[in-house]
Amino acid sequence: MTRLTTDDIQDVRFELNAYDRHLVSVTGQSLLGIGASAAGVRDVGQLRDAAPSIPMAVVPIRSGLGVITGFVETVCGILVHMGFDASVTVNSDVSGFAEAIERGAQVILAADDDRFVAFCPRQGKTVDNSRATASGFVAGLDRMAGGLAGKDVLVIGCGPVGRWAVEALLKRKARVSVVDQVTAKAADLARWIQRAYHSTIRVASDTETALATHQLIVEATNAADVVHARHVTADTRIAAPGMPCGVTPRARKKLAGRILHDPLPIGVAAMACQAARIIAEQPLSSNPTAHDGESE
Ligand code: 2YC
Repeated sequence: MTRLTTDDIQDVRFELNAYDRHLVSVTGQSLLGIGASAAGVRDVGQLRDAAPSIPMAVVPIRSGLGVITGFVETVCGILVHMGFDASVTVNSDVSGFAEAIERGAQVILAADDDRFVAFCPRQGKTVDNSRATASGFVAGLDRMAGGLAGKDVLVIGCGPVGRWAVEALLKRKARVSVVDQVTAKAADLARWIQRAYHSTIRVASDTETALATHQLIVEATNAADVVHARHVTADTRIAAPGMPCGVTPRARKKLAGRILHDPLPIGVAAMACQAARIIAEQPLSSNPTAHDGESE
């Protein structure tokens, strides 16, 4: 998993209105719409109406390599942009989680060096960023392609996001091929998919051949120069969750808007919509105001 840098995210929260307009021009949907589609929420209007009454907290985590300047503020900015009642806790780590619960947060988002997770404490559920990011970018590709059912889609990169992208694509009835610079990883994924979903996906022999025969692509590697201008045709559409972007600047110019890429927004939007769905579908715990061991 690639660790974001402050440079990757420093402008994101200030440019969300422009990014929303870009998403509408590329997919016909805003960040909320893509997040809702990723989470299987059909009524976006109902989600928009419910968002202001869903308190969310983003907790800084100092473990391991420590905080990334701007990370929790950017996550919070995306949630507020979508209409959720979100804020960053004053405290970090355990104190931050306690503060979030005591302030009544129904969703708590936090990331250490290994995982970025949204917690729904009252429902006892979690939403993982890798899976949400994959479903968000596949939802966007679906809109760019005018539907994925029966269409050939290539997933480049068999890490966490690539693996979950295969699941999201199979749910949308796409015909999936996977390729990884480590062929064994692609073969392992194909075996896992066969066992877990009784579905068959194809393992491409190498990226160059695979790119020559696919127009719908999910680029989920942590490399920079995977898709080049020579691979881009008028029918090419790319969802590129990988960080750094695996599509070269010349390829992105040639795609002229038929590409989705960002360091956080689509993944956070999908996490928030999935969490909102969990809350809507599972009633609150029996006594949500109870504070066990609270000092009298
Ligand atoms: O600021 C903080 O609270 C840090 N503990 C956040 C560390 C995030 C590390 N993970 C990443 O940079 C990204 C995730 C956003 C998704 C994959 N890698």
